[in-house]
Amino acid sequence: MAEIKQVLMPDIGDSKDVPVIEVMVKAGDTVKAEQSLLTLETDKATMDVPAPFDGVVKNVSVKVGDKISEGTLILLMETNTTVTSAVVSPTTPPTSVKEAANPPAATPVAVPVTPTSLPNNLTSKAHASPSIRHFARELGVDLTRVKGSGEKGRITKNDVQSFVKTALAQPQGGTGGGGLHVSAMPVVDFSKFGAIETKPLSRIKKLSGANLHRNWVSIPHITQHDEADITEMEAFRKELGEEYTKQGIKITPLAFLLKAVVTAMQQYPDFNASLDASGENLVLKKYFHIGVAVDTSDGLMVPVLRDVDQKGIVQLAKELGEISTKAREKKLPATAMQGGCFTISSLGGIGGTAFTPIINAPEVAILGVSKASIKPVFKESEFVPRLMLPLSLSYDHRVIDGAQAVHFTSYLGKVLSDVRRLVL
Ligand code: CAO
Repeated sequence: MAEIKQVLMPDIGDSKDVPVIEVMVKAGDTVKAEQSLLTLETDKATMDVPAPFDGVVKNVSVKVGDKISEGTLILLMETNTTVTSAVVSPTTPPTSVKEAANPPAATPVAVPVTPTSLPNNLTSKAHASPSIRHFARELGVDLTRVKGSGEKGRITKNDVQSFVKTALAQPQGGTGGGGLHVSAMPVVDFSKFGAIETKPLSRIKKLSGANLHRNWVSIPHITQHDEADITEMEAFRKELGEEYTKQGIKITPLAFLLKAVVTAMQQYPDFNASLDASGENLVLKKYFHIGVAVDTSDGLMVPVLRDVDQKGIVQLAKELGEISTKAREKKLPATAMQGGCFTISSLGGIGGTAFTPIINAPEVAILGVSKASIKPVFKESEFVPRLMLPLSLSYDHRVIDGAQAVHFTSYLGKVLSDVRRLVL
């Protein structure tokens, strides 16, 4: 026969007015004996209050934030007397936190609580109640990797569920970045050390930041550094400059680099490729669209110049001027940043001697260019001053070997040092 029973707060030692920090059940829930009903938190421990028997919750009398003591009515449960008689131990009548919904025939029942220690420093084990630990164990979640959103950083059921959802949403498979186990970044209150100001990241930085992070952690990068002798190229560029400045076209070293990179990609086609979704095949492209990193006030954008193989230096310089202006004026459509095969990131107009650019996936390589400078180069038994251009080629080591990378930069150097080769 069904009977309504009261579930009361049992004796928890000296503790009185213990805050409820989580309520795991609601009216209508079917619960099993030992299933956690509430979590409480004293100064020393968090503890779960388990159900004393199987039944259906009729009414929950406590809520998060309530302070309860021994004898407080927790909830009413409808139970089958034949099942519960063995586990029920009646105690004193309830002292309800909030007036319970009329329980005339209810039999009071006190339940044992299961405590767990609170962490006493930041590095100790995760701060979670036994039921949450049990829940996490069932899902195979390592609680030390879950950030608690509850009071004092306590981990809630929601936190565990969100953690699992995020983990499942990570891309899997050959080109994905799933399965990385890294510890969380420390959360630091910088204001403890001095004055601070918080500035939100721009939309572009947020978007590109997520992609950069994924590419950085999921692609095995190597960066090959090299130098190209551009002494003659610069002399030629300056000659052209005098002619074309009148037409409003600025010819920078980048126009030559675009053309030279394409020549090297034609020589070494693996640089014009992407891994397919399985990670087992290389998709070789027969077109040559090159992305150029443009520094804008809102962050980095990478517009793509199409069919670079079919265009001359002057045309490329003109298009470069147009796309970088449009990028800085935020007038580029999303399509202008799609379809790239390879990226050039030039910091040469600013400075530096070398850097390690991050590959713009699904491309497999990116060329970083730093500032050219005059260096003494030993030629035909004497040192001669030559204009040397630093090159930094980052490549995906799953696709490109080190030797191939050096062949690529050497070839690039050869073409840049004698730009007549660009027309071969
Ligand atoms: N060595 C020496 N001088 C160089 C050079 C190099 N490698 N590259 C360019 N220069 C010179 C140019 O000739 C030009 O000189 P003058 O004004 O005397 O003619 C000057 O530097 C400025 O060039 P520029 O930057 O206007 O033009 P660009 O074609 O070299 O570059 C663009 C265009 C859009 C790529 C560039 O403006 C830019 O945004 N670069 C930053 C890219 C970036 O942030 N990459 C980092 C990605 S990782 O965070």
